[in-house]
Amino acid sequence: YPKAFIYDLDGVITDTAEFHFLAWQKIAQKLDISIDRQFNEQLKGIGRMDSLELILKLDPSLSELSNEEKENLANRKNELYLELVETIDSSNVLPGIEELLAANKEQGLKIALGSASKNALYVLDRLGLTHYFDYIVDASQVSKGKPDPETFTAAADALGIEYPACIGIEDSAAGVAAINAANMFSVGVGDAAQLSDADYLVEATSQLDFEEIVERYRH
Ligand code: B16
Ligand code: MG
Repeated sequence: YPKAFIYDLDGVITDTAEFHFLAWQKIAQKLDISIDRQFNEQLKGIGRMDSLELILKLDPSLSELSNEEKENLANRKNELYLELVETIDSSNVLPGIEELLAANKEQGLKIALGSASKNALYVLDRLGLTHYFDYIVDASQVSKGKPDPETFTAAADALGIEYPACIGIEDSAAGVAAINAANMFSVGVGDAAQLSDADYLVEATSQLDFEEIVERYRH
C-alpha cells in the first residue's frame, strides 16, 4: 500500500502553468520571439532561468545577452507572473484535488509538495491548502531540478518514506521523468503526447480518484 503522495504544484494543484506561459509569452514578444502552447510544454516543470535559456535559444542572435540582462528578463517575467497569481484564491484549486488531498489524510497517508517554483509557498497559501502538507519542497531546496529526481527524493527523505511507497503526480514531461527516476509510481495529468512515460495517465485532475490510483499502484 502507498505511504505518501507527492504533488506537483503548477498545472496539477492549480492552473498556474497557464500564468507561467502568459508571462513568458510577453517576455518573448519583447524579444521578437513567438512561443506557442506546444513550445511551452518544454518549459513545464523547468526552473525560471532554465526556461529563459530555452526561449533565448530560439533566436541565435540573443546568445550574447549578459547575465545581468538575463536576470532582468527573469525578474520581469516573475513580476508579470505574480500579477496574475495575485488574483487567485481557493476557487482556483483544480477539480478533484481537494478531494484527493482529503482522501490521503483520511487514509493516514503523508502529503508532500514537489515544485520547481520559487513561488510555491505563496501560491499554496493563496489557495488555502498549506495545512494539508506534511512537507514542502520548492526551488530553494533542490540543486538539480526536474527531470532530476531530487525534487521528489528530497520530499520522501524528509518524510522518512522509501521511494517505491511514494506516488508522484505531475503535468510535465520533465516531472514524470523525475518521478520515474526516483523509482516512485508516476501519475500524469494531461496529454499522452507529452506524458506517455507515466505509469498511470489521466486527461484532467477531475479524473484523479484515490481508490483508482491506489488500485493502479498495486497492480
Ligand atoms: P518560478 P512546478 C514550475 O512549477 C513550473 O512548472 C515552471 O513552468 C516554472 O518555470 C517553474 O516552476 C519555476 O517557477 O518562476 O515561480 O520559480 O510545475 O514544478 O510546480
Ligand atoms: Mg507542473
